This record gives sequence, structure tokens and C-alpha cells, in this order.
Amino acid sequence: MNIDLEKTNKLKIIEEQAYALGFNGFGITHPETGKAGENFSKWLNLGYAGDMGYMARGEEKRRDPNLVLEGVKSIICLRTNYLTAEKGMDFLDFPEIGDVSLYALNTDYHDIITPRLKDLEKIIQKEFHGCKTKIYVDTGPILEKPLAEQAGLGWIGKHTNLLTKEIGSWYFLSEILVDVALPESKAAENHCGTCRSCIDICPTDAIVAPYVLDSQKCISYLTIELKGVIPTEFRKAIGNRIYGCDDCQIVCPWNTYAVRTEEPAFKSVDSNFLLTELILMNDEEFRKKFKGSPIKRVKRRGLLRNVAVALGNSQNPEAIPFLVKALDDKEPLVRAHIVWALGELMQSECIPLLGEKLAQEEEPIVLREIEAVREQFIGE
Ligand code: B12
Ligand code: SF4
Ligand code: SF4
Repeated sequence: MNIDLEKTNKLKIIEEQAYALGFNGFGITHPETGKAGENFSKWLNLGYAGDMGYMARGEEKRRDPNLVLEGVKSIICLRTNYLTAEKGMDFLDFPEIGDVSLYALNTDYHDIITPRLKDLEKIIQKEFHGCKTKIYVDTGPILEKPLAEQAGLGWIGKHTNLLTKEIGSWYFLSEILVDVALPESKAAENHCGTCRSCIDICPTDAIVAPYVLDSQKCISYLTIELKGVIPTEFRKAIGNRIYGCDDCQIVCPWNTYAVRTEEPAFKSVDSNFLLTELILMNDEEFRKKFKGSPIKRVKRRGLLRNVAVALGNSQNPEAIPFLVKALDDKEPLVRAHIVWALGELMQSECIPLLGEKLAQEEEPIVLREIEAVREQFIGE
């Protein structure tokens, strides 16, 4: 058989198997990152990765996939739709409830996609006997979005996520690197046009220019990636978002066409996010509630930090006794944000309470917050 025809037939089998495994988009590209690689370095130099040190550490690998799989010739890019519920901006009308990104309402996608990639990897190795492969989903040192765009799986929108006219942007990316040259798919075309809805809705102005995101300002970064204290300037804008942010995708006109996944693996996890309950969760309750969920990634202290900020923004006086109780939390990071929240809900009335409760406080991050609240209300 003609070698190209043989390859095409093998690829057909691989693509069919990819869909059978639950992927809902398949494309192939060459491993050069070109202009996107240059932009990535510019982005790092501008400090837009914030505290995500792993982004700078992986700079060379991200720019050159040959450094992660020597001899790589093609990259198979895959899409997995995760839309299990509709979402609008009405979560803002319920400030007593924490808002969690759609992707995090389901079983952790790393746990679902990794075994599928391994199955597909085996199929590829069977078809191209002796070939070398490497799989990635999210956590690998690879520029998933530009590669997927080259592979025709969608274009990078002004909000910097990949989207398509057919299914919008509610999907994950993953890839399989192969040391076999495969026929490339057609790159996706951009259809953002003059639209700028995502830029205008962003609560923290994190999209600093079309197609450029400063992570340090992005609520997704502030509530998930950032490990320490959330800078005060962003706390009000975070509103009731306690894990990630979907705003720029919610307003995108192309998401009107998004279709829900029928995928049984994406089971909704416990999604009762009443802030006053969350703030008093102990370790055991946290582990139980977020078992199998991506939320476990931020650990109890990260989530309760975010919950404290959301309670501070809730304008709900009924939250005060819960916050007062949580002032005894074992985590300084949590106590620090509770101090801020009490300042927001009680204003100067919290000063005596803070003095009394925290006379024994020794942690610098909490003491700084107390000082900030006192300064704010001096003279009132
Ligand atoms: C780091 C990271 C983040 C960071 C930074 C986000 C970002 N835009 O890069 C933070 C924590 C903020 C984040 C948030 C989210 N993330 Co994220 N994240 C990643 C990760 C690990 C790396 C992305 C990366 O390389 N960023 C570096 C920058 C440079 O990349 P970029 O935005 O594509 O940058 C391009 C532009 O800046 C452009 N550019 C064009 N012109 C110019 C000019 C100049 C001067 C500059 C500087 C740049 C520039 O060039 C760059 C390269 O193409 C990927 C997984 C992976 N391994 O790729 C997931 C990934 C991008 N995240 C994902 C998701 C789902 C999210 C969230 C939606 C989660 C949520 N709901 O909270 C949000 C979306 C926020 C947003 N508006 O982008 C998905 C996106 C899927 C999709 N459909 O696109 C990915 C692919 C994970 C996955 N495997 O599915 N994420
Ligand atoms: S995820 Fe939220 S904060 Fe981040 S760019 Fe989009 S709208 Fe802005
Ligand atoms: S909201 Fe508009 S500008 Fe932003 S990604 Fe969607 S189409 Fe592009």
C-alpha cells in the first residue's frame, strides 16, 4: 500500500478511537511554536505570570516541544467539552452563595482525561509500532492553546481562551506528542471581529489588551493559583467568586452556541456553596465535600481565604457571627481575610472586637490586616 494512504488509514482509526473515548475535537499540528513562543517570552518578561514560577521554569520546554519529546514531529491536539450546566451573570444576585467556575463543578478533569489519553496513546503505538509518544493535559510544559489553534481546534479569542463557532469555549485541551510526521490539520480562523465584550466585562481589567492577560489581575489566578494574601485592591471586584471566574466566557456571543456535554464522566460534585457554612468547615468536612473535585487543589486554607473575601462583599449582616467564630481559625491566611471581611461588614464597629479577639495575635499577615482596618476607620 502507498505509504501516505497507509498513514491516512491509521490516522482515521486513531481519530475514530479518540471520539469513542469521549474526546470531541481532534487535530494535528507541527511542533513549532513560532510567534506564539516569542509572545510567551514577552508575557513572562512583563511579569504577567505573577507567582506561577512553573511558567518561567518551563520557558524553554514550552517554546520547544522537542525538549519534552526528542524527535517529536507531530502533536495531536484534543478537545473535551465540559459544559454540564448553563450559566449567566445572575450568580451576582445571590451574594450569600459562592460562585464556582463551571469547569470545577464536575469531577476533576485531569482524572478523567489522563486515562483516556493513555488509552489513545496505546492505540497510536499499536498503529505506528515503535513510535515514541508523550501525553499532556494542562499541567505539562506545553503551550496548549497556540498548538490547538494551529491544529484547527478553535481560535484564541481576545479573552485568551480557545473557542469555536460551533461549540463556544467550554472545553479542555490535551495533547499527544508523536515522533511520526502526520498530515497537519488546517489552522483555525479568528472570528472575534470588532467585539470586545470579554474585555469590557472583566471585573479586574485583567485583559490588558486584546489577546493579552495579566494573570496577576485575573480572578482565576487570585482565587486558585495565588497561595498567599489577595491584594486588597482586587478584593471588592472578586465579589462572590470563590473558585475561578467565568465572566469573560459567559458574555462571549459564540457561547450562545455552546452545547451541553452528554458525557457521563463529568458528574456534578456537591455544589452547595453557602458561604456561612463553608467558612466554618473543618479539615475533615473539606476533604469529604471536595473529594474528586478540582477545588481540593487550593486546600482548605485557600478556599476559606476566598470565602472570607466573598463574605466581606456580601453586605449581609447575618454573616457577622459566622465570621466572628471563624476568627479563631487555625490558619493565619484565613484569619487575615476574615479581619478584612469584618471591616467591610461592620466598619468601625469591629475595632473593639478585633482588639479583644486578637490581643494574642502574633502572625504578621493578620496584624497587618488589623492595622489596615484601624487605619481605614480612624477619625470616624
Ligand atoms: C497558566 C494558565 C492559566 C493562568 C493564565 C491564563 C492565560 N491566559 O494564560 C490563569 C490562572 C489566569 C488561568 C485562568 C484560566 N484558565 Co488556564 N491555564 C493556564 C495554563 C497552565 C498555561 C497557559 C499559558 O501558557 N499561558 C501563557 C500565556 C502567554 O498564554 P496565552 O494567553 O495563550 O498568551 C498568548 C497571548 O498573550 C498572545 N499574545 C498575542 N499578542 C501578544 C502581545 C504581547 C505583547 C504579549 C505579551 C502576548 C501576546 O501570545 C501568547 C502565546 O500564544 C494552561 C494549560 C497549558 N499547559 O497550556 C491552562 C488553560 C489555558 N486554562 C484553561 C482554563 C479553562 C482556564 C479558565 C477558564 C479557568 C476558570 N474558569 O477560572 C481561566 C480563564 C482565564 C482567561 N481569561 O484566560 C484551559 C483553557 C481551555 C480553552 N478553551 O482555551 C487550559 C488550556 C487548560 C486545559 N488543559 O484545558 N489559566
Ligand atoms: S476569568 Fe474573570 S478576571 Fe480573568 S480575564 Fe476572564 S473575566 Fe477577567
Ligand atoms: S467576547 Fe468577543 S472578543 Fe471576546 S473572545 Fe468572544 S468573540 Fe472574541
